[in-house]
Order: sequence, then structure tokens, then C-alpha cells
Amino acid sequence: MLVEVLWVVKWRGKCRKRVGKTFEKHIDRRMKTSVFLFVMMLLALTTVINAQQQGYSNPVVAGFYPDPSVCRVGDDYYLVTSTFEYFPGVPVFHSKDLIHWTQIGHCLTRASQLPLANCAASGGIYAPTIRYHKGLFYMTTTHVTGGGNFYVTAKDPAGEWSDPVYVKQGGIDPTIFFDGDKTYFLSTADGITMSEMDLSTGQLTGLPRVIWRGTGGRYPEGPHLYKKDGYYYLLIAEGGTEYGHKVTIARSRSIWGPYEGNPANPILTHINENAQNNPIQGVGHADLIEAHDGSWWMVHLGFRIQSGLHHLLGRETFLAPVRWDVNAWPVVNGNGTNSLTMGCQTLPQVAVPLAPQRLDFTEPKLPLEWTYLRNPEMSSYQLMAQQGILRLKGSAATIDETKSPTFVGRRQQHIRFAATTLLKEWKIGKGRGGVTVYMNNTSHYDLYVTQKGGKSYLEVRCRLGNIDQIVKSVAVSRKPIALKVEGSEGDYTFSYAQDEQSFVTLTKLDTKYLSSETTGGFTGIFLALFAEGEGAQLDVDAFTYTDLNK
Ligand code: 6LW
Repeated sequence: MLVEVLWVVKWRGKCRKRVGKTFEKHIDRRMKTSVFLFVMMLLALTTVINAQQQGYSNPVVAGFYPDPSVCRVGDDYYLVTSTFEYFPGVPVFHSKDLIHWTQIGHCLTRASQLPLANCAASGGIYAPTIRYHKGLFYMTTTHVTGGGNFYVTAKDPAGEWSDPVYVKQGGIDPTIFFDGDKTYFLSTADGITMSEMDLSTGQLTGLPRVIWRGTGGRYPEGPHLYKKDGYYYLLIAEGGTEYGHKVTIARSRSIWGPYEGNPANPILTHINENAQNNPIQGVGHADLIEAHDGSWWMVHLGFRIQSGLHHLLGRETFLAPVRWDVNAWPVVNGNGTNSLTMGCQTLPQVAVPLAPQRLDFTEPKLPLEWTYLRNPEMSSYQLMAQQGILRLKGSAATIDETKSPTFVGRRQQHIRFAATTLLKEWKIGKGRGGVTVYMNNTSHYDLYVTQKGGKSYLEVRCRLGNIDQIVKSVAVSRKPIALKVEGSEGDYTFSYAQDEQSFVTLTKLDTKYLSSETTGGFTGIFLALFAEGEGAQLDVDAFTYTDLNK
């Protein structure tokens, strides 16, 4: 058919020159019929593909988006993840198919909800849980460096969310469970601990009791409770959030137990031989969801390895199909492992628009995925949408400290990527302004402009624990200047250009020194614009992020 259409188009061109109008009309009719049939065939093909809806790619939320929790309202799905020292806290994503997620807001958008002053790296907000009950969304989490366990509520998950209601139960990873008229609050304290709670006040109405300690793996944590076929199922993570991570499950006819572990535990892990070569490792911390078509799914965290056994992108969110027959234990993806490429049947897929690669700063707000470090001093960020400029003003706070420096950026979401930023103007003095590849305040590589004796220099700096070294310094005489960071499995390459095209490589730095295995902690790499130094000012014209895997 396609050949016929092309042939008719070609032939028509030729005929036009040679034949009269009557013949052209005939050709037109033939052409229209062919195009019509071709379009119908395409439509039919798309319908068949849509009906089958097979396959998807993991991770479903790439980059540092750990500890996922999911809930459903009708055929709408909402997902939250943990954020530690970053602000705003706890992004909220929406999806129609559990595969394509769009960020719609954050749960913690006010410093009064999320005070992060002097919060250490990987302190702050730990694993959240999202649930929906009687018209209200509930998000429970722990502020480990201030306030402990709390929940916030919202009618609209995009926000605004309420002020925190602090719950006097210790531990981390809280979850809320609604059972008839009763509400229960679970956390990871001494084993998995549960109390009954008065939902109108957030006050516990009984003493916390340990209901399960897991199967013997270290750090039993991340509890989530479900009711199915007359059983209470308690899903937890064990083994620590590194290579030994796993998901286990227990059940009981009574909410208070005794909980009997699944003889087939763990139901998800990559610690065994069958997943030793899997590019995803450290799978665990999960939540289960029954979809609107009755199928069951699991969202869980894991990390993608690069440069040997290192990972830099943080713990990401993955999706696995679950078979959960009546009265049976849930089985995750057939054999308790997960993959980057999935061939299984899915919900009808609803693709979402991809975020634009190039940010011109012409919108009145930065995109939702742009994030600050601790509570930002908002007067340091001036978005001049008419000029398409983001003006950053430095302060005494540096990105080496646990303060609130001028820092705003987005997550590295792909192992191979390029991030380019165009600096239009600067008055930087002895300060610094540019782009940082940032794991935490003691582990980052920076590419920035600075000034000495009235001259501008471009420097690459490596800050790794006690090591603080300027590995490259070149004088630059012209403005604007484009800075580029390119990532691959083994290196970050730093380069610059005076015209946004002819990039000159300054240096390459090894990825593994910034990895979670080297630095510790729970976060992943941010690619951020930053400015340091009182009086320093940096005008950023554009920021482009490109996935180079494609
Ligand atoms: C989180 C805990 C975990 O609270 O890591 O992987 C901790 N699981 O459940 C920090 O994300």
C-alpha cells in the first residue's frame, strides 16, 4: 500500500507535465482512495498494538527518585518518592498506566512544613507513603533531622498540602493503614511497629507494638500493609538499601498478628545468582497496587550500575508485574527479579509529553523537577522571563557546606547525557558561578567562572572528601560562554565553547569517585547551576539536558 501511495505521488508528478485535467482527476481519486486505505490500515494496526499493550522500559521514573509509594483513585495513579536535603520535598507524580509518570507537584513546598536549615547530606526526608481515604490524600514520612514522623493531607495531590501532623511514634518509613473505621500507623522502629491512631487528631490511641521482624535480613524497614482475601499482608524491605536489598512479605488473619512469613521469601531481590549480571541492582523498598483492571503491580527502588559496581544516578523507581491469586502469596515478575526491558502485558498505555530538553528561562516558573538545596533564599534567584535569563546571586554560603547556597538544578537521569548551559554575563568577583555535578556537599565536580585581577577564568574543581583541587584553569576573554558536562559510564567530560558549538575539552574526571558506593548516602547526582560569594551575580541564558543513550 505504501509503495502504491508513493508510486502514485511520483507518477502524478510525471503525468502532470504530460496529461490533461480529466486524467488528473482520475489520478486524484485513485490517490485519495489509496491514502484513505493506507490511513485505515495504520489505524487498525495502532488499535491492535494498543489492545495488546505489551512491554515497557524500566526505570519508570529515572534518576534519584527512591523509596516509591503508590496509590490509586479510580484509574488515576499517584506516586511519591523521598528527597532528603532537597527542597521542595516529596515530588508527586501522576500516571494512567503506572509506566508513564508526570510530576504534578510536591507535598512539602513550605519551609514551615520542611525546615532544612543545616540538614546534613542524606538527612531530612526519608521514605514516604501515599494513600487515599475518603476524599483525602495522606502522605506519611519522616524528617530524620527535625520532627520525626508526620503526615500531611491534601484534597488535590498537586497541592497545597496541609501543615504536618506529627505522630508520636519513633522510627522511620511510616505508613498509614485504614481498616473500616480504624486507622493504624506503622513505622520501622524496633522491627515493624504499629499503633492505632485517632485520625481526627493524629494521636496514638494505644501503645506501639512490634508486629514482625522480617526474615532475618538486616534493616527490616519500609512497611506497607494491605488487606486481601481476609488476610493482612505486611510487605517490607530487608538487607539494607545496597546490594543485599530484598522485599519480603508476611500475612496474618488478625491485624496484630502473629504474622507468618511467606515460605518463598524474598519475593524480590537481585542478591542471588539469577540476577548477578543484571544491570539493575539493590532492588527493594516496594509498594503494591491493584490496578483498575484487577492486575497487580509493584513499584520498588533499585539502582543501575556503571563503572564496575558503582552507581551514581541514585536509587530509581522501577515497576514489576505481580501475580497475586486468591489466598496465594504474590509473585513478582515470575521469578522475583526485574529487568530494564519488560515484555509483559500492561495497562492501556497513555504516553506523556517529554519535558523539553532546552530550558530558555522564558516561563514565569522553573519546571517542577528543578530543585533547591535545603530551604532556598529566594531573593538569590531572579527569573527574568522576558529576557529569558535566570539571574543567580551568590552569598557567603558555599556548596561545600550544609547551608543553603545558591543552587538549583535537576537530576542526572541517564548514564550517558550531556548538559550544556550558556552563561551570558557575570560579575563574580572572587566567588564562583557555573555548573556542578553534585552528589553531596563533600563530593562534587564543578565547572565555573571566577575572576582574578580583573580577568575571567574558567575552572574545573574536584571536591572529594578532604581533596579539594582545581584541576584545570583557563583564561576566558569573551562572553557569552557555554559550559558542557557530558556523562558516560566511566567519566564526566568538562568542556566549554564561545559559540555553543565548537567545544574545547578541559578535562575528564572519573565517575566512580562521586558514586554512592564511594561517598555513602542515599541520594543521586544533581546537575545544578550555582553561585557563591557575596555580590556575585551570574546571568544564565539557557540550560539543555540531552539523553545520549538514544
Ligand atoms: C529509607 C529506607 C530505605 O527510609 O532507605 O531503601 C532509607 N530503604 O526504607 C532511606 O531512603
